[in-house]
Amino acid sequence: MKNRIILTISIVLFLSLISRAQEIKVPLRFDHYYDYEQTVEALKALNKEYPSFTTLEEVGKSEEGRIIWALTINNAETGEPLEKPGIYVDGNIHGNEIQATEVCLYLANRLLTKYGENDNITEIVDRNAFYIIPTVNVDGRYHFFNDPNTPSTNRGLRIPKDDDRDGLFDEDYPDDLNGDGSITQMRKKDPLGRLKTDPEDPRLMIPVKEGEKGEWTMLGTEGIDNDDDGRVNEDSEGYVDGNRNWGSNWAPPYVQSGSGNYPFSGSGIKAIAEWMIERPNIIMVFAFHNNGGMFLRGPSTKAQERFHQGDIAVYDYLGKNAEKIVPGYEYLVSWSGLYATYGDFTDFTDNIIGAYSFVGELFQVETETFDGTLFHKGEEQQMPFASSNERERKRLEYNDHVTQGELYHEWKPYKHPVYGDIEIGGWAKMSSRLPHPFMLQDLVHRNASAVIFAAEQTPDLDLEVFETKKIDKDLYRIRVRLTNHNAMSSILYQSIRNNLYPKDMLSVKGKSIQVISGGKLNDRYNDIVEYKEHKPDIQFCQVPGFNSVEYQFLVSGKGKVAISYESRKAGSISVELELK
Ligand SMILES: [Ca+2]
Ligand SMILES: [Ca+2]
Ligand SMILES: [Ca+2]
Ligand SMILES: [Ca+2]
Ligand SMILES: [Zn+2]
Repeated sequence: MKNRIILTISIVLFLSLISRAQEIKVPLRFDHYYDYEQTVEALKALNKEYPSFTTLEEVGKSEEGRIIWALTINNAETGEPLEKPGIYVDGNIHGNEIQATEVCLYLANRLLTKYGENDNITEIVDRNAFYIIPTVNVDGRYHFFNDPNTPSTNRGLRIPKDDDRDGLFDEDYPDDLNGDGSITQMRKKDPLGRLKTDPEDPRLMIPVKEGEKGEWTMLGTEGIDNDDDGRVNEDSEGYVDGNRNWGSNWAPPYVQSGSGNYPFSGSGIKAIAEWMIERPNIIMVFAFHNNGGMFLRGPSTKAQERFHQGDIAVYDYLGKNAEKIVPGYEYLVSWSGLYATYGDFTDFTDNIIGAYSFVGELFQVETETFDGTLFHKGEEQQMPFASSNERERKRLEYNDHVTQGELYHEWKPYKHPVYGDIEIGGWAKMSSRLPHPFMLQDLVHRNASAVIFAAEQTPDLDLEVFETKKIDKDLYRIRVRLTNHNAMSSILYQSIRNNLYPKDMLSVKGKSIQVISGGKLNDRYNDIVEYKEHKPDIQFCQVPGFNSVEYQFLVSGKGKVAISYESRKAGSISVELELK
């Protein structure tokens, strides 16, 4: 009997050890959120399961020394990453916008687990390199999970700042006075207050009419005066906003709040910039955030030069499809559809990396209203962050009847050192901008599908010699066609305009030949060629999406000729022919 008990105990211990070790398994699960440590574990699990397809590397460290990880997905059998179009996907640059990390993890998990089983996914994994940084603001993610928060705190980088200029840095955060893990609101019974109880839901308040007796005063965010300066919650973390700190169209804090003392002052921001610059093949960027249900393209300010129609056509193609993949989301231009910002990540990737760039604003609160009627955006919801009591009531009913009260902390009495008898209550940390875990799977799948759709549209080129004509003794006319089967251009018009790097190169070479003339063939029937005067053996070109370009060369000599095309974004191709 005793032996049996010992055996049972050891089995239980053994099983609990196993279950701890196996907590995060591939395929990853998306019925919960991964905290910072679990995110790292999940990446390691994917890397361990698919060692030949993945590289997991440290991009850099945050202000608090946490590692920012990047997972590269590439099939080495089809080429090195730099030889393929690069798709860069990141999330959670704002520390509270946590489901952005889950979209990245889901994408990685989907690509790896469906490779070889699903033809579409096999094709895009073979043809592209994927660069995935699930969490940019690693400190923000850590503190969002581990500290009490509102749904919108812990956004910034952990660069201390003295917000109230009292000589102390970050000395007065909000406080979780009632210990429920969330930072909510404080209200006090007050006959002189300007609010009264909403008759339709006593958790809400409405303004009193003129002459009417008041009932409540709102006292702001849950907290006390931690440094006895007479102000409550006046100096919490940061505030440098990681998404205003990039060195393209950056503006100082008096123009753009949160931009930091200088561009790239965030250590992780700088590290990611350098990491991306080492990967000039990146042609598509998705940066995931969490509010409003939008796919935003640049530019971020009106003053910036307008995008070229050729690039806009690609954005429209991807953006309008993304709208259909994620119902309710809108494809918009950043500055006009939302608001103008300086020093944005996607300004950097538009202008310095030369990539089509989308911000994906995951989640719209309308999908979590009780009867769904507010899901259809009416006039009052033109402002994405607008709030109304009607919507709040629907959200509360959703909280009550769909999540059994998990999203909202009911008002409860509390004795405050300064305000006396008050009540504390409101939306929980894991509400408002985050889908309840039961809806997470749908959100991550649809948004990862928008990335997958874009990955299907990276430039895919053919090089074909469609004519070799002997026109004299040892003189040949060679005509070459470059065809792009997909929507994205081989180099963005914006990159050409910014003179970011040389255009793609088409070259004709051979030991015993000489290229006499060469140029772009604008009309093959009438023989209209834009000749390039110097070095005709190298042509600079661009192959727009769903399009082809033709070149013509006059070559003297005999023997082998190598015609090759090299592109930073679209890989390289070469063909050989023999002149005889
Ligand atoms: Ca201070
Ligand atoms: Ca609390
Ligand atoms: Ca204070
Ligand atoms: Ca202070
Ligand atoms: Zn954001």
